Amino acid sequence: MKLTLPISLRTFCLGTTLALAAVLAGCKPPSGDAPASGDKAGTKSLTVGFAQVGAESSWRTAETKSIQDEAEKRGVKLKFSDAQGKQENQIKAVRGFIAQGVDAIILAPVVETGWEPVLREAKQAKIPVVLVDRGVKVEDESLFATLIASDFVAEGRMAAEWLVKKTEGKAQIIELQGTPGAAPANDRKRGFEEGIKASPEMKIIASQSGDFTRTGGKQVTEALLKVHSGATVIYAHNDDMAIGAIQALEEAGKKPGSDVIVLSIDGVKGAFEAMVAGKLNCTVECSPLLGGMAFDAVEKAKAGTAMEKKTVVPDRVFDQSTAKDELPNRKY
Ligand code: GYE
Repeated sequence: MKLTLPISLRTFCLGTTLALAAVLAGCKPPSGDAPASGDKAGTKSLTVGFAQVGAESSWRTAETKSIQDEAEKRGVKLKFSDAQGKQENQIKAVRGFIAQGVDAIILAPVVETGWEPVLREAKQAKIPVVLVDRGVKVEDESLFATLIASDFVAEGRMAAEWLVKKTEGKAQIIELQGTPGAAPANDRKRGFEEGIKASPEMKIIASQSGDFTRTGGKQVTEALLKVHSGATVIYAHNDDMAIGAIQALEEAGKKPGSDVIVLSIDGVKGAFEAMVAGKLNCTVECSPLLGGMAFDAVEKAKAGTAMEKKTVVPDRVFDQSTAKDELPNRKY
């Protein structure tokens, strides 16, 4: 059966087809000065490479999420690389980003030294590098656009000041260091040592790396407690190691939080829960929510807008007296 459409409907269909064709034609960029695909309103959206350390701690996964979420929010194409804690992998990732011609690179450097060659390559390729959360030691500061991080020396000092008050200047301390050579490990050690210097009866009786991980913190504590059973304090460079240490203390028949004071840095949710449970005594906050600031810096670097060489993210100290009220506010 032949289907005949009434005139009015035929006109409507034709009109719709034409309108659709017009819309589609409008979507196609005119030849000649056509902007690249994926453009928004003719502005090329940015492609950014993010060279991350790994996923060693809850802090780290919160930082990754912050950067990924922010990229999505801004319509930035993010290329993500997890270096599994190895600088050589990170260097390879940065080289890969340069070869792909990304618009900018966000780098959370695992250690402080050894970055000159690859940063020089990025500079030669005119690709700005924004450092997040950890700094680098380079002679030529023009090798990176800016650094967005906490003041780790101040964090170590704040932890020490809290401890001096809590112990009235008497303590036998086991220190759990972060990854060897990492800025937060170096600086949190230095700041803490500065903070206890004026108290002769506060002593670091053992200091070893737990690599910023929960298992590392647990294993090192287990081993050190066997030799230093008289330890009265565990100072961990991050919350994950402190949580590992808490498990080791409990397995050794000690009560973390009372028999042995435990304090750390980061301020992750797990640390607040451990404080509410009375097992962790204090944590110094260090915000991993750096996505917004990182992409603001990327945009400024691309626009050639001047910016500070370093933006310091402010931190606060929390202990068991404030943990319960603060817990519902924690975002990471
Ligand atoms: O404290 C720790 C992480 O670089 C500030 O790295 C960061 C540190 C953080 O693995 O938990």
